[in-house]
Amino acid sequence: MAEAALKKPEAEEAEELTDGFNLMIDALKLNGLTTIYGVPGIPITDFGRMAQAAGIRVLSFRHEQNAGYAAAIAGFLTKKPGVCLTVSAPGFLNGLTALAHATTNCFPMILISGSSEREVVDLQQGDYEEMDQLAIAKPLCKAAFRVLHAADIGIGLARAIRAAVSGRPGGVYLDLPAKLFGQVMNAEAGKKSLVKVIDAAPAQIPAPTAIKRALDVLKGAKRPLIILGKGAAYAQADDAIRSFVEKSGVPFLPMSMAKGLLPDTHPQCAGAARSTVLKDSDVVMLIGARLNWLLSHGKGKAWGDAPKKFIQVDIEPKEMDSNVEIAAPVVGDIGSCVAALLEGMGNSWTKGPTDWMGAVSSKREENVAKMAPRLMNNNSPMDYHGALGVLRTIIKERPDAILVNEGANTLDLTRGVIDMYKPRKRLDVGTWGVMGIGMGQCIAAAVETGKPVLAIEGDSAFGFSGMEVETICRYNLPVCIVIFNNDGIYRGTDVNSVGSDPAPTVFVKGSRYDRMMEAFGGVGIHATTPDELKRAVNAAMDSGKPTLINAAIDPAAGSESGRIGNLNPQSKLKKK
Ligand code: ADP
Ligand code: TZD
Ligand code: MG
Repeated sequence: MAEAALKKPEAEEAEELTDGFNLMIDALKLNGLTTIYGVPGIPITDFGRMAQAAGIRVLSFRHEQNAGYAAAIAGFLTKKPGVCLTVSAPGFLNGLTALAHATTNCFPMILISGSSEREVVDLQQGDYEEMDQLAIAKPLCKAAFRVLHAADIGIGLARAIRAAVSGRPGGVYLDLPAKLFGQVMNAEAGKKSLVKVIDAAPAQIPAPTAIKRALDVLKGAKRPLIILGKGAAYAQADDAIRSFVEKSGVPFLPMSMAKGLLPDTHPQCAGAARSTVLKDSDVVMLIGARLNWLLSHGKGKAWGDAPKKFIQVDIEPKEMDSNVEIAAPVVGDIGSCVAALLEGMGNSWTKGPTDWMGAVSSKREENVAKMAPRLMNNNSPMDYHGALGVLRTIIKERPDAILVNEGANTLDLTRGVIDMYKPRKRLDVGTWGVMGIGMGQCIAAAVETGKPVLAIEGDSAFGFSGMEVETICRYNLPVCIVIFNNDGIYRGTDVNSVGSDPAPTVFVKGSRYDRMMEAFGGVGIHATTPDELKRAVNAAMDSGKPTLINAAIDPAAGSESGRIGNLNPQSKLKKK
C-alpha cells in the first residue's frame, strides 16, 4: 500500500480500508509507472502530493501542454507509457494537444485527467470545469477509458497501458471523476483488484513467407536503400538493426529521430546524399518509417522517374499501401522482423551492389566537403552555419548528450549539420512539425535518462514553452538551451508596408532570452560569435547547471519555413 491503509474509526471489526487515491497510486507503482508529469489543481492536487509521498516522482510544470510533451517523449525513450496528469476541462484540453501529438507520432502515453461528476456533466448543469472530456478525447487518441468505481481502477489502468504500448503505440486517455478518488473500499479487496500487466507489448512475429518475399525483392535490387524511421529507434532493437544494415551492405537514410541509430558517420549512411538516394534507388526498404509528407508520400519529383519497389517493415498492417503499392509488406514488431530477416539472409548473403554504394559515398563526400567551410566561419552576427559548426563538434565530443531541436531554419539546418552517434539522442518536432515540444522534451530527457541535454531552439519555437525554464531551474536539471535568436519566425527582417504594427513574423529586436534564465537562478549568457557560443555551451555541459544561451543570429539569415517553404500556398493576386 502506498499509504497506511485508512481505518474507519467506528468500525467494530476495524475493517482495513483503501480509497481511489491509494488504489491509483498502487496501480501505477505496480506497473512501474513511477514518474508523473503534470500540473496540480482540483481534483488531483492531493493525488499528486500522495503520489510523491509514495515514492512516485511528480514533476510539476507551468503548463499542461509541456507536461504532456514530456510524457509523450518519455514514452518514446522508455517504451513505457509516459504519464501526464491534469485537472479537468481547461487543464485536460491543454494536455490534449500533447496526447494527439503522441498518437500521431506513435509514442505511448497516458493522459490522466480529473473530471467533473457524470450526473452533472451529462445533464449539462454547469459543474465546476464541466466538460464531457471522454467524448472529446476519443477521436484524438488510440483509446479512451473512464473509471467510475474504485474497484475498477486496476483494470482501467491495465487497459490504458496495453492500449498505449501494444501494436502501434499511441496516446490513451484515462478519465477519473473527482468522486472516484475519495471512494472507499475494503483494502484487501482493493489490493486484489489491481492488475500487473504481463507482457504489455507482445512480440508480433512476422510470417516466414513475408520475410522470404522481402529478402527476394532486396536481393533483386541494383540500387537498394534502407530508410530507418523513429519506429525503428523506438523499438530498441539497435544491435539487430545495425547487424542487418551492415550485413546487407545497403546505404541507409535515417529519418530525423532515427539519426544515430547507426552513427551518421557510418560508411553506409546516406544522410548527406538524401536527394540522390531517393531519386536513384530502385528498391526501398522502410523500417519503422511511414511514407507520409516527410517522404513526399513515396512519389513525385523527390523520388525521380526510376520505377521503385517498396519493402515495408511495420507493426501496423493498415500502414501498407497507404500511399504507394508495397511490394513486400512485413508486418510485425521491428525486433522480431529484423531478427527474422537476419536469419533468412543466412551466412552467404551477398552484400548490395558495391558500385551503387560507392556512388552514394562519393556523392555524400562531395556534399560534406561543400558544407565544411561554411561551418568554420566565425562571423558576427552569426549565421546558422557558423553557430552550428561549433555545436556539431560539441555533440561529437559528447555523444551521450541528448539533442532537443525545434524551429524552422533552426530545425532543418541543425538536423542537416549535426551528426548523431547513438540511438534516441535526437528529439524533435516529429510528424506534425509542432512548435512547443522543446522544454517538455528537455525535462523528460534529463529525468528519464540522467544524461545532459542540449536544446537548439528557434526564438519563436522556444516561446511556446519558455516558461518551463523555471521548472528546469526548480528541479536543477542538466539542460543547456541555445536560442537561435534571429528576431522572429524564419527571419527578423519583415516589415509591415502599410502601418506601424510590426510584421506578423517579427519579434522585439535584440531580445535577451538569457535574462529569463537568470530570473530563476540559472545561468544566462549572451553569445555573439561562434567562439563565445562554444565556450558557453561547453561550460554549461561541464557544470550541468541550467543554462540559457541567447545566440544572436543575423536576422536576415533564414529562409521562409526553412526547407519546407514549398508547402506555403501562394496568392496569385498578392502583389499589386
Ligand atoms: P518517421 O517520422 O521517423 O519517418 P514515422 O513516425 O512516420 O517515422 O513511422 C513510425 C512507424 O513505426 C509507424 O508506422 C509505427 O507503426 C511503426 N512502429 C512503431 N513502433 C514499432 C515497433 N516496435 N515495431 C514495428 N513498427 C513500429
Ligand atoms: N504553431 C505550432 C504549434 N506549430 C507550428 N509548426 C507553427 C505554429 C508554425 N511554425 C512553424 O512551422 S516553424 C515556426 C512556426 C511558428 C517558428 C519558426 O521560427 P523560429 O525558427 O524562430 O522558431 P527560425 O530559425 O527563425 O526559422
Ligand atoms: Mg527565429
